[in-house]
Amino acid sequence: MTTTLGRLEDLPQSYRDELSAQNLVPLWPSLRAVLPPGQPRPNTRATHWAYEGLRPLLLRAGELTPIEKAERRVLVLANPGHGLEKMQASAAIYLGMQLLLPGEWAPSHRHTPNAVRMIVEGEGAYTTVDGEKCEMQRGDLILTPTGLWHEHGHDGSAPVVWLDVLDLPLMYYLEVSYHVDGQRQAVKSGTAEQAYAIGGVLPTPVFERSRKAYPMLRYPWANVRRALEALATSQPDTEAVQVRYVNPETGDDCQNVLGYSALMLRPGQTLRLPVRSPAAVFHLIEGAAEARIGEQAFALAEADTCCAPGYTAVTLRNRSATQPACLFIADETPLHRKLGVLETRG
Ligand code: GTQ
Repeated sequence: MTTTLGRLEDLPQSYRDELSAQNLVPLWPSLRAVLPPGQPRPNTRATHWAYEGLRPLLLRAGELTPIEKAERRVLVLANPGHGLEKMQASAAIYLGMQLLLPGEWAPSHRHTPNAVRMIVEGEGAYTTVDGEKCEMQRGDLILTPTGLWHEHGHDGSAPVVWLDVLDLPLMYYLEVSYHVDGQRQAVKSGTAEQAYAIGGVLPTPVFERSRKAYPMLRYPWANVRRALEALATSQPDTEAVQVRYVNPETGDDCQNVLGYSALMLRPGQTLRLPVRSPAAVFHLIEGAAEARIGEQAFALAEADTCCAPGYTAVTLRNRSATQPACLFIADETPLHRKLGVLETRG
């Protein structure tokens, strides 16, 4: 039953002052705000960041601020619904576009928030994570899980740009966010992505070593795109050509808080996504698409990014009748599942 509850103004000022003096607050004037009827009222707004507009400002940051003065040269994709200064895309998701120029080095550190990078543009950069040197090529996904040392370098000749996705807003809210500076890492030989490149079989050492929590750190786009193509060709009836980035040893989500997937829209395809509780981010790796989020529609060009609040209808459409469109999706599903609040509403 939704009755009209008493307001703060209905209480005598002297009584309100006495409450404040003892750090007390009446619940009923705020009860509907913290527990709205039927469904949440997200602060997260459907927001679109066009790469065409962002790119020149990021390159200008390269002229204005040397890497030594930035440590990480990033423009944050901030959601106005949360207030730009909060640097949030959604309740749990932070997005940043990072620029590294030829010869630059972003020094080693580790932090509690989990991060991933989706490479947007440029050749010759790498990130070393936990001693593993991960090459950065367009469309690659590279994990920087909580607590692992990471640093970025660039041996190429043109600017490199990538999209950072972190669970920083959640970690900050939980008051567990901090970083530690480190030394340049020694690089180990071999990369896990080669060891896990073929699906259906796993490396099996005779002498079982303790399993790493994050066995694979780089998911090359060439492999992921091949998986999407194979799915599209071999499963012509599937409504969604989508693959999830997982821990290859367990099949679980590759990180604890945010979930990552790649989705291919067939030429001309329109895909209505189920209405779900987690907020989501859509980043166009290739092609031309439209994202309809609630009442708003955004035309996505390559390297554009948009976000959708939870509990909102999202429809994705390929704007090309001849070419596929490929999207990278980040969402809060693992977090909602662990919290027991994951919901689908048809
Ligand atoms: O590259 O380590 O966008 O520490 C924000 C914080 C990137 C990074 C961000 C970071 C990094």
